[in-house]
Amino acid sequence: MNFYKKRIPIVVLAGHIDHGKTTLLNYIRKNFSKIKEYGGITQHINAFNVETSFGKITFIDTPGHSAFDFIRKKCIQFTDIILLVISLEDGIKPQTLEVINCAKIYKISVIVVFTKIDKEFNEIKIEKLKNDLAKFDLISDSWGGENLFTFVSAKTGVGIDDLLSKIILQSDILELKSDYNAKPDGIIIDNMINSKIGMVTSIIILNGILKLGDYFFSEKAHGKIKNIKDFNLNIKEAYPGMAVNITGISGSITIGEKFNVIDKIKSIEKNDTILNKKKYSIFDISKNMTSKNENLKLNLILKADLDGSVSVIKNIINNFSKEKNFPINIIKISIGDFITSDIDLAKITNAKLIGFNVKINQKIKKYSLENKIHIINFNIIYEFTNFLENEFENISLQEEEKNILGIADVKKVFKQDLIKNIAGCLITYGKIKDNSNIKIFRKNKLVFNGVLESIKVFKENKKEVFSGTECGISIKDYNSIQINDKIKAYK
Ligand SMILES: Nc1nc2c(ncn2[C@@H]2O[C@H](COP(=O)(O)OP(=O)(O)OP(=O)(O)O)[C@@H](O)[C@H]2O)c(=O)[nH]1
Ligand SMILES: [Mg+2]
Repeated sequence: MNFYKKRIPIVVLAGHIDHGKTTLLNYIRKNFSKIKEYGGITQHINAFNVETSFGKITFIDTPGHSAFDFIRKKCIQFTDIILLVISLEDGIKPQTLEVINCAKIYKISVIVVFTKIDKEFNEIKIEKLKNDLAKFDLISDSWGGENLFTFVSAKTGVGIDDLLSKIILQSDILELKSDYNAKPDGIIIDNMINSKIGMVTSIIILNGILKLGDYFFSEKAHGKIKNIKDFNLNIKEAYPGMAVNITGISGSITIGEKFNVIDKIKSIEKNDTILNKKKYSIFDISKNMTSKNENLKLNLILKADLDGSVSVIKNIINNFSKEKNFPINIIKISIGDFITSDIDLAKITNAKLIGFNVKINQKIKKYSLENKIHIINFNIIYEFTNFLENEFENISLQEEEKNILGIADVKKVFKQDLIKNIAGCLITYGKIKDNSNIKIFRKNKLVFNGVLESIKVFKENKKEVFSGTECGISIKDYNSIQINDKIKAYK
């Protein structure tokens, strides 16, 4: 028999980077330890049950960095209320707009939260912001609209009680109800591997009461629930709307994936073959991307702290690879710390080993040194993006060097006429041909990419000039050549 009853609201904090989402949540959770973050930026989804003086609320903190748009969108979809956090200092920014857009697509109600009011409180600016938000159909209730607007400071606490009461008011309006008698179901938020207790899965319950020993089942993960934790506290049951961490599950997940509690372990076993096949599958994002040169590609083996990080990293690699037409092969990507077989695999496949927020123990350090495999470990997502940029640049440069026909060092600069400059050069490597594609480097930095116009030896035009010869070079559409520049000509 169905038994529908009011449930705890699921509220997501979303908005542009650094607008104050985590600080606000830390203030609301003031009795708990603060959320620790590398580089002061949020890099995964965090969910907390909070007992406020107005009632229970489940809060989800999301990253504001643009690299996390994929998981932000997945996360917003299953929430009841979005707290659109906008810093009064900065106003509306790209990720603010992204969240507004997301709210519209998934029809989620929005409470606008202006933060950092201790720093700046300017009535004219606020009126302008309200006007701008109205253009996106976010209209303050004080203007007769449907959206609640609040003003808070996470430093002084001003406005936070008002915000909490408005969340409860909004959830009453939404009449949030769940079936408490149903077989539990809900949403998976993330997975991490704890070296002592195995996989820890964060979930939010939507229906039913989740109990120890329940059989958990999702598309790629399953198991019997061994442990339920509300933050650090062991509990035996979890209710609709609550965010909890469970253990006993194995497999991998995607953020926002649904789970169900099922009757018997038998039905899990039936699906076991499918589950096992999906685990650790080797895939290749750039399968369809043909590289003329086999060397112009990057092989990677990646380990990350969370399944959420895995999807963000895959997304970054996919976009980077497409944008630069640069094939990147993901030999393996999974959560957890490095194991010796990762190093063996790197050796066989000539791959780079990349860790994101994982630990590298002494045994692995030693084994990687013995095998001359360097492990690169990142804590902040933009360090990984920089790594890809650098790899791309290095590999492209190496490729380019192979195609060099000749190099000329600029020794003097002459005036051919009133306008055109001629570079008096010595060919130091190979040969340089008339009409060659050239690049000009100044202190190893590329300053011009173009075509050689003419090459002369003693005022006589030449088709090609060889190493050891002095010559005069003029470059098409370039007149800023300087002494000590290097002109590289390509095949
Ligand atoms: N003065 C003042 N500073 C604030 C307030 N809220 C946040 N800050 C500061 O703003 C900076 C960013 O705050 P976070 O809470 O990390 O911002 P965030 O939105 O969680 O950032 P991401 O998760 O990386 O998107 C920190 O230096 C905070 O101390 C506030 O109400 N007043
Ligand atoms: Mg944050």
